[in-house]
Amino acid sequence: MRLFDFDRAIVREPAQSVVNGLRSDRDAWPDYDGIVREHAAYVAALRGEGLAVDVLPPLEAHPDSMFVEDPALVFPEAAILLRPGALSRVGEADEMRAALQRHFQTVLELEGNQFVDGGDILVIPGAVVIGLSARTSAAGAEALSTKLASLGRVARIVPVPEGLLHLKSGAALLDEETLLATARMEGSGLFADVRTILVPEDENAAANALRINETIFLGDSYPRTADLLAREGFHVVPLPVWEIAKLDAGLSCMSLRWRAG
Ligand code: CIR
Repeated sequence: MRLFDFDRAIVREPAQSVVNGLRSDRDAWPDYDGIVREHAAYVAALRGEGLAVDVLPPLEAHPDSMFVEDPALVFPEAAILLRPGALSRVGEADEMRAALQRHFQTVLELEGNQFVDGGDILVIPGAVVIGLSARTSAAGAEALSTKLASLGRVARIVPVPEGLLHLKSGAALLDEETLLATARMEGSGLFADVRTILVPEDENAAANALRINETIFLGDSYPRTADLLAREGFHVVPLPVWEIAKLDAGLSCMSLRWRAG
């Protein structure tokens, strides 16, 4: 089974409060209807890849709760409930517990003052890379490493290059030998041992791509990256991300994905 072979996903419908979600550009006002449309296209795309998608109801009290990647980490054998590092998002973990318990026999949990956002975790062959960021603390990363070890998985803790919200804001797995990354991520040397395709400088946000089965999903605002990947032989499908990008979000953050069968 390859790391991007998936047949299940959990997503959460956007709440109306999503327009008040966290973002670095306070002047960028996302449009609720636009976000709903982008989310619907995303869910349809996952279903189109054959995934059974569990759609959780919106949570008005948590504006960023549609970004389900951050409060949990899932593998075929188990799930881990994380603790998102932004104050307004900590409560999302509690809201995710029941869904994980529905799908997984083993659900581990981070405790106390340990913070990890799922967006800071990139699973590559042989390692679970955990990025230290404004959202993921060293104590959180260490605690998560211990949980991962109990599942027989090896963690590698790295600093997230400056200017990125999450590790996966700057890198995505394209296949088991290749990453897509921003020049700054590549320049950090964090993945020096992995073949890396660079996104063009003016399309940095394209690096939050999402490989599912035979398809690379890519934001539809990044035509040069799409051409580049197509020339490399990848099957690229663009998805609309204009509104969610205003919330510093990309394609990986809207689902938890795993292979159950
Ligand atoms: C946040 O700042 O937490 C949200 N507005 C965006 C989260 C994006 N999450 C992700 O890429 N994993």
